[in-house]
Amino acid sequence: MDYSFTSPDFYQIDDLLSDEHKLIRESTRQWASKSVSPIIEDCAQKGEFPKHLIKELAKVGAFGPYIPEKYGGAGLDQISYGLMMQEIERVDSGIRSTASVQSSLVMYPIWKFGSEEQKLRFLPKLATGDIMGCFGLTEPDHGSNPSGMVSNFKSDGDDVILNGSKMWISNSPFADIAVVWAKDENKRIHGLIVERGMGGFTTPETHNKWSLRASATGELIFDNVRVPKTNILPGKSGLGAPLMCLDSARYGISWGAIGVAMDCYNTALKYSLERVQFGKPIAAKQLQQKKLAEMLTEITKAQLLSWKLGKLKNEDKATSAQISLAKRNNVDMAAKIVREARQILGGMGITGEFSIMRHMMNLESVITYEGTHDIHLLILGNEITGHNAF
Ligand code: TGC
Ligand code: FAD
Repeated sequence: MDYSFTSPDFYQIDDLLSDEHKLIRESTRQWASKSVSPIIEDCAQKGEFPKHLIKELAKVGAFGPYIPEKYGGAGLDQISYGLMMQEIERVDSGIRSTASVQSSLVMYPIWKFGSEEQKLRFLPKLATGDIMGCFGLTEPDHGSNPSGMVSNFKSDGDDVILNGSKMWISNSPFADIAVVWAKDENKRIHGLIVERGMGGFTTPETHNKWSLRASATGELIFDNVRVPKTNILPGKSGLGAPLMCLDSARYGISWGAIGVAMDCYNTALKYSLERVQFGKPIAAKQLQQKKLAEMLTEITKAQLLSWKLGKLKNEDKATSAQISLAKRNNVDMAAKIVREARQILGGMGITGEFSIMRHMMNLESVITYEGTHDIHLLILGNEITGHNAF
């Protein structure tokens, strides 16, 4: 089977990519098409995360692509990371979630804020998938407003005692470690590495999701968990630390959403050319052409947006508000395209024969996690006006 890249590239955006970028995109695409596409619908229908993909994700370099090689990463640039997220999410947002949580929410904070000992202890094993991590920021009563978190720890000799809970945590049911954000006795937020097996630490799974069904989601419960002080990330405290991690993951999601949109566009275009009604392919009808033309327009705009954002990130110049704009725009763009594509396929669009309905349900999470659509609008509003409307 030929898995080569067939996506829309209406503005020759490939000219902006290096040979290395194209190679990385191609190898990720081939892997996702060969190893994920054939099984993903079944996993989603059953509500199961395909754990055997962990080692394969590591092999294609999807865990910490931009983390330095010294710590087990691939030392790639931000556009390479984005293209990988695009190609994985083209197949399923849940599998992209697994990769982006491991890279941007677990490896990134350990790399940026960890001690050298923590980096050497955890990063190489996270890169190879020998251990998996999760990221605990959201709490039952504090989602969009994480600064109100109540999870807390108190000093006790060489350890701290951690109490509280987190919910909606991707990968928590099987994670070996959790990067957890909690307040110290002075109400200052810190990141702690909590390890499976520490007494009082449990990770119950959240069942019956209609979205991201092939990704495992759960809680993190801390009941007087004794965590060594050596597991606290020393490099940065305050809400800015987890928000920096979110910036990295949100950037990756801006690319991932393009992958979903491309897959839906390709499926809808092919179907409309083959499906004959009233004696002609439906692609010959103006209303269907309008949908396809608008899809291509929006995908092209999103591609340019994420590419330029990647350039800015490579130069360490991307601002949080720029990242919010791209995450918000591209996920919304993909959500609109997926709905139009579903309509082009008529009744067939609701079946598991095609990826469209699964993508549609997945995007209901993607538009909410990593900052909701409205929160990103408020971040932009704040940037433009200087007035915080949260
Ligand atoms: P605010 O007062 O604005 O800021 C607090 C401190 O943080 C600094 N800061 C940032 N630093 C780095 N990067 C950023 N993006 C930053 N944004 C703000 C800020 O300068 C300040 O520093 P300092 O030194 O003055 O203390 O904070 P706020 O409480 O008003 O909240 C701001 C708001 C609403 C934007 C923020 O809370 C937010 O983004 N809320 C959304 C929460 C969210 O996105 N949660 C995501 C959870 S993780 C997840 O969903 C993973 S899903 C992954 C997957 O499966 O793929
Ligand atoms: P709320 O904050 O209660 O928001 C509800 C509604 O109110 C939203 O529409 C929101 O936009 C709106 N709203 C909130 N505040 C304002 C305001 N000031 N003005 C106007 N409107 C407002 N979190 C993690 O920490 N780690 C993870 O790995 C993780 N994975 C996730 C996986 C899935 C499948 C899902 C669904 C969520 C995950 N999350 C994770 C949590 C996610 O980040 C939160 O769901 C998200 O931040 C929103 O929080 P909330 O669900 O509590 O909604």
